[in-house]
Amino acid sequence: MPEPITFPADFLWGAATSAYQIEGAVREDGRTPSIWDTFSHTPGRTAGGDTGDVAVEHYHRYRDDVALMAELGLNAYRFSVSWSRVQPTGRGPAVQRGLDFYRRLVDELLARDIKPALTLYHWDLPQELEDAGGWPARETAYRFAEYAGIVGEALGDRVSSWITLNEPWCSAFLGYGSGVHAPGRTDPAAALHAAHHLNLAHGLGTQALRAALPARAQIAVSLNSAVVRAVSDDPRDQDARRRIDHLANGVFHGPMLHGAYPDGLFTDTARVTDWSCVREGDLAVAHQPLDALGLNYYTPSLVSAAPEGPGSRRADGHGASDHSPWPGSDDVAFHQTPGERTEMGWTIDPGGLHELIMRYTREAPGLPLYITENGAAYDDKPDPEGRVHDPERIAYLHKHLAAVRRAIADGADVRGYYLWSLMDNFEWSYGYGKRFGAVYVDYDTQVRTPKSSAHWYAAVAGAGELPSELVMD
Ligand code: PNW
Repeated sequence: MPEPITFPADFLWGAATSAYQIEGAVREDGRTPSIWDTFSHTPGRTAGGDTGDVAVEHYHRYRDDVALMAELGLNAYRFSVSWSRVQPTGRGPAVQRGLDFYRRLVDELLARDIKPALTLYHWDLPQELEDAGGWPARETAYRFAEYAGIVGEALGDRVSSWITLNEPWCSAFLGYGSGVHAPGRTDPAAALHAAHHLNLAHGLGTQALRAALPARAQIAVSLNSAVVRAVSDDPRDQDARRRIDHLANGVFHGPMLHGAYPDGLFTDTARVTDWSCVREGDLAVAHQPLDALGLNYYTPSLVSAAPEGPGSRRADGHGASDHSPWPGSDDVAFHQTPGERTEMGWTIDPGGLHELIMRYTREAPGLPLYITENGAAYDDKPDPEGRVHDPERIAYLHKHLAAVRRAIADGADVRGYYLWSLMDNFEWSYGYGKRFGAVYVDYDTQVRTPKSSAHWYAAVAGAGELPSELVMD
């Protein structure tokens, strides 16, 4: 039987970005440093010492960037707000100029019929809040709720899709566990406490948004819900799988979707923390009714029990660090999944996306799903005529969109897809070396050139269906 290729008529065809990765203008209009400014300016933290100081100057080029989105036929755009542009100290009254930027951006999008999806927190905690303890400190969750209310009040009249947190797993475990992300701490207990306070922040932030937003607004969270597989059916490998699944998925989905941490998580991590950070009532707060769930997907993980002991977990694809982002899991080994890989070294596995969508269709019945990130990094270069051919990215997008379409045919309620990323940008600790964009950016001139994948995606979005043959370039 041929695969279904036509998407629902109201499907959202979007692209995603985040504030620190694209805006630049880090010292303008009252913005203060976030943990990513501090981290990227610390020698040795990012490839080549790259920082987001200039990034792709989106703060000044947003009008042209929105025009480009319209040219590419996108009907949705996911972006994030820089907390320290809005609340420079992470607390207290808002800076109007900071909010005005996002109001102008949103108005530009609406004028072109592009639906804005606003992420409140994509990893750029105001440095002052990190100095006061950061996510391992409970107070940060209350500060997030205040910030959510401020942005909700300011933009609730024109933004209807809201996302509280982007990939809290990265904030907690790469930020405070392995230290490859800001603030670069390597304390497994702090990482677990950060995870709990991110759950609390999501709940308190959702309550603050509900109070500030009109009833029609949709509130969601974007999780990098991992697909975790075991190398064998051996009970020890299966146990490794279960434990990593809890640390990757259940630690957030449990509280947010079901109001409870997964069974076994506290015992599995008992040597790391006694979880006394969890206070009575916290889980009820984290468990807020949501209107949608955002899934970010790039590649699956493959694990086994580690007979050779600690040290064999290097192949987990989460960056180079002597510290694990998996608290209490030194006896788990990560393996490279077989198959072709992208420039990040991440294996291309569209079946994993189908699996993930079906899992959350079962775990969160009735909750509409959005793929809030999916994409690939390649070593793109303009040809002598200045064109950028990226047939690998077209193939990646085609296969993953086909997986989404298959999941819809299997009963999943997927309402939209945001490709990561609209344009090349600051890829965190990898700096500007890894290009995820559908649009190429020349970092010397800031000139934007749609790659062939951007033209391909525009045609798919325009037709609302995938070409039946994989036509590339
Ligand atoms: C996501 N990992 O990051 C982010 O949401 C984006 O900002 C980022 O640019 C994109 O994916 C590509 O990396 C991730 O180690 C970073 O598992 C690291 C991991 C996952 C996602």
